[in-house]
Amino acid sequence: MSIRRTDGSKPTVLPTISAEAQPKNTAKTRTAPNVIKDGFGPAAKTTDLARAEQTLKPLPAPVGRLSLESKEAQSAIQTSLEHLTPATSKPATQGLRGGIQYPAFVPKNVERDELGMTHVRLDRQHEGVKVYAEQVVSHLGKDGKVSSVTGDQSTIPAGLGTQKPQLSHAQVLDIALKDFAGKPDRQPNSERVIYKDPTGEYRSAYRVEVANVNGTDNPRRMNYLVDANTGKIYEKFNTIDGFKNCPCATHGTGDAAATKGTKGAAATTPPDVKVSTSPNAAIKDNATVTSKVKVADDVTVDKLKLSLNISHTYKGDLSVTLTSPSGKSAVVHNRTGGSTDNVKGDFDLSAFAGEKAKGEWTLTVKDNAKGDSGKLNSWGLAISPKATQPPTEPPKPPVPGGTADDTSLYSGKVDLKTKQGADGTFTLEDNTRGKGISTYDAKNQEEASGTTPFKDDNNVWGEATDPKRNQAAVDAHYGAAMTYDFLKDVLGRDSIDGKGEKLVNYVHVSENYVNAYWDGEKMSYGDGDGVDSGPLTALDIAGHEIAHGLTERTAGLVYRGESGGLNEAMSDIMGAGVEWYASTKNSDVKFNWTIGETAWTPTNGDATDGLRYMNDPTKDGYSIDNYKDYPKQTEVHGSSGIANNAFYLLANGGTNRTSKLEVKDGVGMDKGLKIYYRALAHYMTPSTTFAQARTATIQAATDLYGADSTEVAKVKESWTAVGVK
Ligand code: ASN
Ligand code: CA
Ligand code: ZN
Repeated sequence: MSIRRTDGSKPTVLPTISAEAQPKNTAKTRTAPNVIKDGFGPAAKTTDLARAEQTLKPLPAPVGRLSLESKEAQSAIQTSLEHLTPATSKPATQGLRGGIQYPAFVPKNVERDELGMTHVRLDRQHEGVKVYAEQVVSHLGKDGKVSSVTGDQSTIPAGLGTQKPQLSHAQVLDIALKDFAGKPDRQPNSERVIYKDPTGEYRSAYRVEVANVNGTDNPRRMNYLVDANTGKIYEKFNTIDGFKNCPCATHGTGDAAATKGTKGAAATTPPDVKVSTSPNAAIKDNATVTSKVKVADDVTVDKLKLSLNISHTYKGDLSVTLTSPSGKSAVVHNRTGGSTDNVKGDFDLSAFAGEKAKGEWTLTVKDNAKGDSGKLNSWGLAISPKATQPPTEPPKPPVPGGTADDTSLYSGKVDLKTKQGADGTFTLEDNTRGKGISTYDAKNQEEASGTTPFKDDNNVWGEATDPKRNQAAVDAHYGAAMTYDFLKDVLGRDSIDGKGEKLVNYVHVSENYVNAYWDGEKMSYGDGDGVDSGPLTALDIAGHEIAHGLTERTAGLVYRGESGGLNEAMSDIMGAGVEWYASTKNSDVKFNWTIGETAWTPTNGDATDGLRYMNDPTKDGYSIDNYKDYPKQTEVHGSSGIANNAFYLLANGGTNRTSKLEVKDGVGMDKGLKIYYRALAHYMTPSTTFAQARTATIQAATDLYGADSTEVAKVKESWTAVGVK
């Protein structure tokens, strides 16, 4: 069983005792049987490296993520552990298992910030078992002393870690796979955890991750929390969900009877979609029979024909209803009397024009009287789709006096960094930023893999004569470059991991796919369907997706519940930050508080509509803008409106629509972004709630601008305005 760190980094067994600790004690520490991977388990021995470094002259402390083995990191970890579990407290009893002492914390990362503070992020461990989603971050001041601690420190009942689970990894994996109902395309992994269930009780559990990601219309990275004894699934969530009003929200997995149309980027009328099924289901007296077919094609219905084949002894008895994936119903036949035996034939149903075809269609046959019987033999749909429009307008004219000579879809003229190969052609490899940025063609494949390059022979990208496929790639490459520069210039961070992590983009993922996502390693961008969206490579969408990587590498906000809403908000906030940053460099980029407006609904004549509105979240008819409505909308893209609006009020000033509370004069984008980023990187943990996000941003603003600053006051006002007290 492979155990993978949730941040995707390689498992490291870390010394939890620094060079300053007494080697005598550590040498005595017994090694546990079945050493738990992922850095969890008993205290490890001091490394030779840490000892060797002790003798080296201290260098000026670097800013950013420190190597965990470095002397600075080890010393900060040791100071933190001593603070958290002083010798007089009882970590030994909590951590003892079979005479082995298990530390209550496992160091995850150490970051030094520009104020000279050091932040040590530690995963909680209980009796040698990882505590799911619970972390503690200790904050060391310039003097090297712990100034504060944030995170989860509630008491966990003794025995939960030491009890042997009744179920094995293999057994819970089976439970998860059964629920997953599909073939994973990555090695599923599971880890033993202590888990706080939705009622607040700690349980012995497993976290199982099962994924099928690459290029499918419904990429899933499912997390399951399963009771280690009973097999009960407490919760499951997908960390790659679609955009909330994406027409592919009703994700079909395809249907054998569906005829798949050929899809292209040009303006075309896709061929008719035909699906059928032969349930041969008995229609009993006064009973209802339902039958479903799936449509895999992401098209909009123009015309729809229903073919019915029902045998029945008494026609006046039956009512027949067809229901679309979105829930729209049309009555096809309703007890029309007479005594004809059967309901056979075709019905043209205009009621479904404009409906999204994709998803599950349901036929409901209801028998309304006694004394007869029948059979739903078969039925089918023939859907003529609406014509799709080409997704984008021609490129904008060049910026006068600009040096940028590459033409993007959404950001006008840009300057791409590329690489020239041995054959003289250029590819989208940027070696000037961190460990690089690469943009590859996913070839509309199910597998976003390989390194198929986009090529250009004169290094002037996006020319009218260039391949159409290269257009969206220009935007993705530019989006990652601007996100990298934004992180560096505005937030002082070297890529998402703070160590220059390479950014990898795949463009043309799947077919007509209205989504983009971070999968834990890379970005995948769909082409859109040309109606709901063009290619999903808008600057703020690229920033949004890459920010999911930033969140995963830092706070690790779990993608469900309140932490999930915060995770989504952080992506929108950083996405807006990228758009804002780029607008200061490129006059063709217009900053606003709408997410994805350049890519969204390219043909509806409204260039201002988008996925979400940070200045007025409820405008989309889905999101909420105030915590008082949280119970009504807990889906992560909908609840993100709470923190999105708080950020807007902080940075810009304004009024929350729901509370009517006004924040006068915002602190501006630069300060707002620095505050939220600092909270994300150093003061939030995987389980952070909205109320804790308020505290985290207040703390961040206090560090940056002082406790009595206007900035701190505005942070408080803005959260109060969105109902977070
Ligand atoms: N585009 C969606 C988002 O970033 C997909 C996902 O990753 N949840 O929110
Ligand atoms: Ca060219
Ligand atoms: Zn997102």
